[in-house]
Amino acid sequence: MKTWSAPSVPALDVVSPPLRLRDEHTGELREVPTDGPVGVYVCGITPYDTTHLGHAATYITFDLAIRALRTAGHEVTYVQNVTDIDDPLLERAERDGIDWQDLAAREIELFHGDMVALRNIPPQHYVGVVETMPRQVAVIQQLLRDGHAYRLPVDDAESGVTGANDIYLDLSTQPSFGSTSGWTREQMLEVFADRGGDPDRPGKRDVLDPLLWRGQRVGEPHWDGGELGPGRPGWHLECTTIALDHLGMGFTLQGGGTDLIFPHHEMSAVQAEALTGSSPFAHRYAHQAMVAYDGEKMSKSKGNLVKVSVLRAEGVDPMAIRLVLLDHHYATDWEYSHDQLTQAQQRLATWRRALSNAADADAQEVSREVTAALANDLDSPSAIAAVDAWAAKHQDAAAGDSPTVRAALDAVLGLSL
Ligand code: 5CA
Ligand code: ZN
Repeated sequence: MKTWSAPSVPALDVVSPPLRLRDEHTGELREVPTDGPVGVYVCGITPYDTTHLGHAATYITFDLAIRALRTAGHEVTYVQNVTDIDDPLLERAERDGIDWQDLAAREIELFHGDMVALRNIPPQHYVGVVETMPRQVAVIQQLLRDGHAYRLPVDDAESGVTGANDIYLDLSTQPSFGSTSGWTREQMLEVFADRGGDPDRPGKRDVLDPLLWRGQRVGEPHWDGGELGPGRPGWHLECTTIALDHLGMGFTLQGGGTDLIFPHHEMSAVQAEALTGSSPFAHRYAHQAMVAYDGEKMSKSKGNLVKVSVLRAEGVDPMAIRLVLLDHHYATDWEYSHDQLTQAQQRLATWRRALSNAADADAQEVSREVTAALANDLDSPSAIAAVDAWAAKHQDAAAGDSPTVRAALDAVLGLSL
């Protein structure tokens, strides 16, 4: 699928220290492994109700990680999917009386416009699930052949078609299940149904077994599954297949929001392990904490959304939106309020004054501070504090422009001022 256009990223004199991220199990800061090829997979949007500030926070966080890895001298292969077929997308299309493909196309377009405005670096491989159907089918066939999956025929009367099967991964063949999230079975059962799981499907060997293939139901889009029967893939498998096809087993970093820790990232990993007989799927995981609004997680299902495109249409500077998001560390939940945008606009005005007046005074120091903050668990709030201190010192200098500081803010923080 066509990706969005890339922002220019200035070259820097400063080399970043190695990127360290907190280990989600121990809290300890650990270097991201960069001895082999560096591959990053970030879970992309389900294209409806995009891009709200929660989505934007997630994609900016991984944009910072990619910039930090590049500034440390690494080439990064960045992969992002689009979940362009899924139950909630179909439900929204039905509700709004619009074709699901038109809805997806419209929202993907909107998302691209927002990513360009926010200056996020595009992935090299931007992959829609719909364009990968033969690969999804082949992967499920292999899991069945290897005895890791089982079929549950769908009742013809219920589905309205003949020969449809739901297919599940048999978790009992995967002793590593649970190790990616570190969650207990009790924690898993608590959220599974709310996060797209189907614990009540009769016939499942384990209520948590993830759906690999949903047999066709009448009126639903479906693809030829060969010996699987007609249907479409399960959500977790889609990301397993796309990540393996473009990065292979043992890639560097898997990203998304904390709402994906379980089941999505746990199941994606365990499926890959079943398929390849090796581990790990990803060496490291990082998750963007949840952005709230009106007292609750910002989410499409609740409708408490602040959309980037709406703010842009109101004339808000996209760099102010980016600065609001950068002012919160990725691992801390936070709630958006409009005064944060006002504050970011004031901050940008101060920074712009200093950039025009400081004539690059202390440029190396501030560039190094910003770069070091980002290498330290993507600590963007500390980077902002360093720029604040620099700007306070130099805004009244009247000595001319500061191209070196401008370049550092652009390359490391994605802020073109
Ligand atoms: N298509 C799947 C991933 S394969 C999906 O979760 N799509 S999404 O459109 O619902 O979310 C896109 C990304 O934004 C995901 O990484 C999700 O974890 C993240 N996200 C969703 N809501 C929030 C929020 N309120 N705060 C922070 N991140 C969020
Ligand atoms: Zn995903």
